[in-house]
Amino acid sequence: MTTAQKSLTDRAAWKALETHSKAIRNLHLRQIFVDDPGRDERLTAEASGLFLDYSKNRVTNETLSLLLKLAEESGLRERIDAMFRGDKINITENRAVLHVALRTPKGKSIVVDGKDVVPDVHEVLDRMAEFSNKIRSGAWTGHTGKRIRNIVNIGIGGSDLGPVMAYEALRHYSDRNLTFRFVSNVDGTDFAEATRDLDPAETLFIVSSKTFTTLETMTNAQTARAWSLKGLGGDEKAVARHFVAVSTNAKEVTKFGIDTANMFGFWDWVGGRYSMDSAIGLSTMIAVGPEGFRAMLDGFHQMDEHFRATPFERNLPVLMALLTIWYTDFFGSETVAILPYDQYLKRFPAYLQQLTMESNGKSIRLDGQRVNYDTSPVYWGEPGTNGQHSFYQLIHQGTRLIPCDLIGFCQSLNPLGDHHDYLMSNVFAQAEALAFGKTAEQVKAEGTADWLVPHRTFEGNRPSNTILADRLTPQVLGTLIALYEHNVFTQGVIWGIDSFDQWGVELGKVLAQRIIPELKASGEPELHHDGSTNALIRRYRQHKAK
Ligand code: G6Q
Repeated sequence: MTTAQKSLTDRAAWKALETHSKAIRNLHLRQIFVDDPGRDERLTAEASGLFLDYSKNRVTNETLSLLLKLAEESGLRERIDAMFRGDKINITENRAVLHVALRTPKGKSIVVDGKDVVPDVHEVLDRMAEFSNKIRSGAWTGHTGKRIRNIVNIGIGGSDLGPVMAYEALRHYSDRNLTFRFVSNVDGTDFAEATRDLDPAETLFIVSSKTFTTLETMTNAQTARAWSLKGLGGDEKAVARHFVAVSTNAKEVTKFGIDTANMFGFWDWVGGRYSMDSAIGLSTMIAVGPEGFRAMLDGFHQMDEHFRATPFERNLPVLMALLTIWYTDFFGSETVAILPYDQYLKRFPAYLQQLTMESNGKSIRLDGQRVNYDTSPVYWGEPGTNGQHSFYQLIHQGTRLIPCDLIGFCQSLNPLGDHHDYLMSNVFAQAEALAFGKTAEQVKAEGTADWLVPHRTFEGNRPSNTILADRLTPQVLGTLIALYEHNVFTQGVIWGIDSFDQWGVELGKVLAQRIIPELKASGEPELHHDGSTNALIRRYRQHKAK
């Protein structure tokens, strides 16, 4: 048995980390900084415009070298190569995992099942660019000859969160003559509110669904079709001018009535939550233009290359993943807070929730055995400074250890007065307060009454990463997303799980399909669920008609 095949908790580095974690559990960051004055410079790393300061983590040189050893013993190098090579590393679905191919430049090659996929990627990108330019220039008109002014993306999960996040993140670069809306929830309110002020003659729907069978998306797409036709006089031909599809399923797209000439494809080796840089990003490309989209792809690619080729001790995604494993598995930490200090990144934490938790929210290893360690923490967050006036209290003085990623930019895209200095002062102040706190002696020295001292004391020793970039550009956004994609990949490799399936979402879907006819039945249906579910269904049926 090679070390890579050894169960995680049996690896030498894991055992050493267990012993070491006991020794440094009570070591305070104040002391760590005193003992290691050079760490502020040493524990930093830089890649394609992103600067990571990870010095405010509860790690010493020994911790880092053991964590790096754990990465080696877990076979990370081989797994990275296997992913980039197009091996079918998503074993439960027997699929390659090749989102990196989506941003591979023309001329390079990645072969899957004997076929180079890079030319296909660029063929779709070129078609997307042509279509985006037509919408942006007004050359593509609606059924009545009016110019398209509203783009509504219909999709859910991986076919929604990326497009929404990217649109918000890159709004500064977007064509302000166009309105973008995103409909995901099967709750009719989502569609109704997204379209209530739109003119069907000026509205284009992008139906984004890898499978083109997802209940939520298909329901919203049918509603959109009816809304469009009603507003356009009922002529079925209108569909061709107001609907395009992004999918891997040409048959279902045709069945829906969308001409496959207006379909933008992708492939089964692109996972939903890794698809925002595929044709699923069509709304993003229409918003920022093909050049902006290509700049974003370039940012992704730069981080891919950094991840693939940089030694682990300077590799940003690897370092961040190892730190998450350190806190999750050796400190019992249960969450990671994502705190972007940029209003444009307001949907970034929501996007990362899917990327991280759908990928690594697993308890079965690749070999079918249950894990005997914790896997993905809960990722959550809000943009700073808003979070500071709500939940930061718990991070500073609560009983839980919550590692934080603070993300900031040196230049504002909207430089108004002193706003940006005020914003960034908070990034630095929060990381400082979290790490070093305020001792009882310091509080006392300020003349605080004795009884109040414990309440006003900050323990500190709360770890954080600070990620800085010069400016939020399409390229930097791509780099930032790829940073977290590869961070998640590294975590998954070490935990020995399949980060690319999502069987956990299936059961609820199947049960909902069973319940739908029970809710719709005109006569009283026979119910065979548990007592609670039966009673809830009956209550809903009694009250729904009121
Ligand atoms: C992501 C998941 C999931 C998926 C949605 C939408 O990795 O697979 O969130 O993206 O269920 O699926 P469709 O694109 O097939 O509609």
